[in-house]
Amino acid sequence: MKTKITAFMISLLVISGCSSNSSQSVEEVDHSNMNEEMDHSTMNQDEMENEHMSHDEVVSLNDSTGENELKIPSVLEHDDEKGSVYTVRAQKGKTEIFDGTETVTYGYNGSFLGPMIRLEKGDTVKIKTVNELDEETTFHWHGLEVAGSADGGPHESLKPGEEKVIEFKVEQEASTLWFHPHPEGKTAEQVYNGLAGLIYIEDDNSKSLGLPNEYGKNDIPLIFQDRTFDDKKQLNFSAAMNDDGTIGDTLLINGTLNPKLAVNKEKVRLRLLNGSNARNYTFKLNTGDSFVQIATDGGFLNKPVTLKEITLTPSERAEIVIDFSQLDTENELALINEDGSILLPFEVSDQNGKVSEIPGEMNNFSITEEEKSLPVTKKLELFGMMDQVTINGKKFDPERIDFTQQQGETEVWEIYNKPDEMGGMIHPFHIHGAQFKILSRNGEEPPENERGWKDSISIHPDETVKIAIQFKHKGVYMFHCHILEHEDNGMMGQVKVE
Ligand SMILES: [Cu+2]
Repeated sequence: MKTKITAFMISLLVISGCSSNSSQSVEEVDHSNMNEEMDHSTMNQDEMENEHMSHDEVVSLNDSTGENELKIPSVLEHDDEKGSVYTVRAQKGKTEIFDGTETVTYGYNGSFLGPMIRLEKGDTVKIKTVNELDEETTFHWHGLEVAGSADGGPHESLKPGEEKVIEFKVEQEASTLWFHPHPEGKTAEQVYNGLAGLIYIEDDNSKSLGLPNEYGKNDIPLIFQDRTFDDKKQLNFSAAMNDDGTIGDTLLINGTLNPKLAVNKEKVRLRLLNGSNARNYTFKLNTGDSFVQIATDGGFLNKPVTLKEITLTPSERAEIVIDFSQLDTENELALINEDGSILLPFEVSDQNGKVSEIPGEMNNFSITEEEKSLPVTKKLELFGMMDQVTINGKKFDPERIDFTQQQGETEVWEIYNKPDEMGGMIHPFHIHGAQFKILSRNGEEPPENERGWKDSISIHPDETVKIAIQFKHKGVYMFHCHILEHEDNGMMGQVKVE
């Protein structure tokens, strides 16, 4: 690439401290065991500063050299004729990520990552999940509105050799979801080793909008994951592991090292998934040109939103469209990160592609006056760092139900990211089993490109967000920080929907 933007370092100060809580009239976890779990007064200043030392800077990603064609996940074939029964196997294998070297990896129905599962709204789907690993795992369907028993949280653990069939009806709208393991305390390592796959939901709307929809050609999934490889080119999680989120200098997109994407001269839809354990990305084009966002985590935006950059924290998705129709082979366009590192160079062919227009109206998402006027009925406070992370002063306890909510009833949750005097860090907050609406960020309307269905939301230090959430099904669902090491360290709670 000729164009190279000067890198600047992003500093992320990670801070700890103590919290105090006033009593609230809303449902809130009691803080009686806060002191034994959260009291940092025993940690002296030197210890605190030492812990911060390694987190002041986030290592930059190496530029993609563009020497490898981007891999596109295969589409999962169904087992039956009708096309609604699938099998997903968690497996261990070896993958040639680096030429001539085999890296030990995990994958679904293969050695690394997983296939894409394409579902249709209205389908009744059966998925047989099989654990072929030599450790326990679960199959969690991130963003899918299913009963708690099918959601694959830590309670649905499968031992090695065990299998489980789940059945559900797809009732939510077209969106890009994903699946990954969720075993208690082991999620970060299993995702890091390669367990992640995509789910596309299609519906009448998505098929009638005329958006680019040729999978792998002008409708491209992009799973962004940063990794650290040891000197034998292995993924050594325990060596790379960081309690505040494992970060690597090597970017893999769909498991491809140094990827490039060949495109025709046409509009191309990119389905971005931040599948990293902890890294945030701010995606831009190297030319500074704008692109268009068409979808959030859980569905289309009402109108396309023109952006020059978009930030995705772990587990967030966005669909964007880049217009290559006026470009030619001379153009050196690339997707870059905020600090200028090259994530994905594009290679524009001299072939004209499909002519497509992005419709001005794509969806009918709305927040009703009633939803805006609902009182806050659940308050959550995210706090801490490293292995001291908590929600409402507590760490995850599989035996404890933190909240209850009625099936089909909309409630407003208020979530606060409490910093201490030294700052704080972004926590990407995710709730299982539902898509929610962002009502406000610090009392203000959310930005245009967040006015759509979400299941994960970035919450900045000292920020308060309000969301309206309704669960369509019953069961016990997790809510947690999607920095996977924070989740494993107990930054997670449970809501029981009855
Ligand atoms: Cu966190």
